[in-house]
Amino acid sequence: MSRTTLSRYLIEKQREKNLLPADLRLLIEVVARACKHIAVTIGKGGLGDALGEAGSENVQGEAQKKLDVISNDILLDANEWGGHLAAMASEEMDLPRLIPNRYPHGEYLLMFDPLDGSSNIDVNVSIGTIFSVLKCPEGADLSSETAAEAAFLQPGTAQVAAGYAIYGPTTLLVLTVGDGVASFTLDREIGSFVLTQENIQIPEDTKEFAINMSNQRHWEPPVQRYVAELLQGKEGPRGKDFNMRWVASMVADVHRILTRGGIFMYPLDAKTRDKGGKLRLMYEANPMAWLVEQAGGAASTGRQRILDLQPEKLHQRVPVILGSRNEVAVVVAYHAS
Ligand code: P6P
Repeated sequence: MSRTTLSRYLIEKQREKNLLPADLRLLIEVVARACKHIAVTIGKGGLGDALGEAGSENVQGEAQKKLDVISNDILLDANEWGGHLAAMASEEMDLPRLIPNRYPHGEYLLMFDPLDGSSNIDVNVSIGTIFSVLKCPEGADLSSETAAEAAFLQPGTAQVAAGYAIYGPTTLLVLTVGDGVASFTLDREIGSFVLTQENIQIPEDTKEFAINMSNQRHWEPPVQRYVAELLQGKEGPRGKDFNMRWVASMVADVHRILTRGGIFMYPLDAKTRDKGGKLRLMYEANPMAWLVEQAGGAASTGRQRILDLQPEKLHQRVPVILGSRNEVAVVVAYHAS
């Protein structure tokens, strides 16, 4: 049976549904190739010299791992010369990166978290790259990196492509261009991403929840109530027992939910309230929210649909409650009552 590579999938999407202008197809293929490069670098582990702290901090004030910086550089170097981008933005960089004048400029904006789950890098737990693509608005001011931030401040509904690579027992690329969610497995022998699942659907109900329970005393009442009911199991109001998972790599937790259902929560809490939440809107919450919705799930802050949020800052944070739609609906209802 002839296998469908990522390139063939993208070309067929273009032919059938005209969803993929040539430059967007090129962008996705370049990002996928960069993710292969990141996978190889991570796979070396202690055999390379890429583990441990970089000795620097990112814009979030978080200590950077060497692999955070290396992954960011891989994505920047791969994307700057192709002529498909107007600018890029990354969790690891305070300001957007403009395309150097020596290269042609394109109409797309690429945002990424180059290596999400950094706390897991040195302990060999699955981590990933998350990316989101927007069109650059006509007439956007790209005269400086500072001025360029405004071009990125579009709601998640404006995304034209989004996805993640997960570096685990296998390396997978999970992608949507607005026509469902497909998953590609990296064939390490020939170096191609091969289509292994398409039209991924999240079960509407679940018995599995993901949250960092150590924050329990800081949660708002609706989340306190929701989780307490899950923990009461079949003797409680939910009438069934639940299971808990928390990888502390959003990519791994979301991938599990796309694969077998579940609800992922990083809600607003007393610790993160002044920052607006823990996870970043532009390159974590928005791409994951679109993937989840494209797979029949839901993604909310608890009070509103994540994809509808009008961003005000490139690195703004947001509460995230996403996954099986019927469970997200319960949490949203508790916030409303
Ligand atoms: P905590 C990783 O640092 C991350 O941004 C997400 O990938 C993950 O879901 C979350 O933070 C883990 O946060 O507070 O449990 O370490």
